[in-house]
Amino acid sequence: TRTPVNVTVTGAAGQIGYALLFRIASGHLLGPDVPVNLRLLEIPQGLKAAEGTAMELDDCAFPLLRNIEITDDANVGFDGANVALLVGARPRTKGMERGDLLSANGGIFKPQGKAINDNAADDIKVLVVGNPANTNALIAQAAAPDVPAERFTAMTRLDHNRAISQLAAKTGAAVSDIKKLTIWGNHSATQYPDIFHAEVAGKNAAELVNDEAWLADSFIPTVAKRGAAIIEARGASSAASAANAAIDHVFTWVNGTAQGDWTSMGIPSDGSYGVPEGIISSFPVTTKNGTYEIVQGLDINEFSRARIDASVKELTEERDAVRELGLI
Ligand code: NAX
Repeated sequence: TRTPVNVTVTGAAGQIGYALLFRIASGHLLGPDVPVNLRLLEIPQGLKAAEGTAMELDDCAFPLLRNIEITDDANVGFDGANVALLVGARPRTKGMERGDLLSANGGIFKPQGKAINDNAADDIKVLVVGNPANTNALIAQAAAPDVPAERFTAMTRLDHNRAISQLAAKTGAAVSDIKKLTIWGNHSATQYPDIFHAEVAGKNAAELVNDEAWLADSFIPTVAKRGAAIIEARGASSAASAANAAIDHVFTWVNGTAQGDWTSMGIPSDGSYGVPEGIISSFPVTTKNGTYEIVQGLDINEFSRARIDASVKELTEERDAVRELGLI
C-alpha cells in the first residue's frame, strides 16, 4: 500500500476549510488510491471548531484518512507536509487600507513560509487560497529560500472554472467541451479571463461568440465580480466552489492536464508574456508528473495585452508595497 501523503490545511475551521476537508479525506485531492494524513493549522480561537470538524471527519470513516492532527503551531502543522493549502487569511475589514491588509497578511504568510521552509517535506507543493492570494503566495515564497520558488502557487482556478461555466452558458455547449481557457494576472477584479485561445467543441471560442461587447461588458466583469455576486446572493462568500477549485488545482498539478487542454494557475513568473519575473501571476499552464509549464507561443492581441498589463501592474504594485513593508 502507498505511504500516506501529509496534507496541511490552514484556516481549517473556516467555511472553505469545512467544504474542503471532507473532499481531501475522501480522495478527491490526490486520487482514489492515495491515503492522507491531515494536519489542521488554526489560530487558538479556531482550535475548538477545528476539533469539531475533525470529529465529523472521524464519523465519515473515510478509508483513505489515516490520521488528523490539530495545532496552532506552524512548525508542527507543516512538519513533513507534502501538500499545503494556505486558506486562513486576514480578511479586509471596513476602513482597512490596502497597506494594512498586506501587512496583516504578511504577519501570517511570512512565518508560515518560514515554517514550510524549515519543516515541510522536500516535495512540498503549496497552494495559497487566502486573499490577496497572489501576493500572500509571494510573501510565503520569499520566506522559504530553501524551497524551489515554483512550488508556491496561488489559486485562480475558481476564476477559471467560473469563466468556463459562463462561456458554456453563452454558447450552449457542455462545460466539458470547453478547453484552453486562460485566466491571466491577479486573483482580483483586474484578472483577465481570455477566450481568444479557448475552444468550444473544437471551434475557436472568440470567433464563435464573435461579440466583443459581450466580452468586454458582460463576460469579463461577470467572471471578475462573481465573488461579490455570490456574497450578495448567499450572504456569505463562496466556500464550496472555492474548496472545489482548490481540489481541482492540486489534483491537476499532481495528476496532469489532459492532452489538448490546459489550466490556469498563479505561479512565479519566469518573464513569459512580458510579465515581470518573480511576481506570482496567473498563466495558462500544462502539468505533468507533478510539475507545470507555461504554455508558450500564444499570440496576444491588443484587447488581451491591455488587460494582462493592467492586472500585472496591480501585482507589481502589491509586490512593491510588501517590499516596502519589509515582507519580502
Ligand atoms: P473564514 O473566515 O470562514 O475562515 C478563515 C479561517 O482562517 C478562520 O477559521 C480563521 O480562524 C483562520 N485563520 C486566520 N488566521 C490564521 C492563521 N494565521 N493560521 C491559521 N488559520 C488562520 O474564511 P473563508 O471563507 O474560509 O475564506 C478563506 C480565505 O479564502 C479568505 O482569505 C478569502 O478571501 C479567500 N478566498 C479566496 C478565493 C480564491 O479564489 N483565491 C475564493 C474564495 C475566498 O474568497
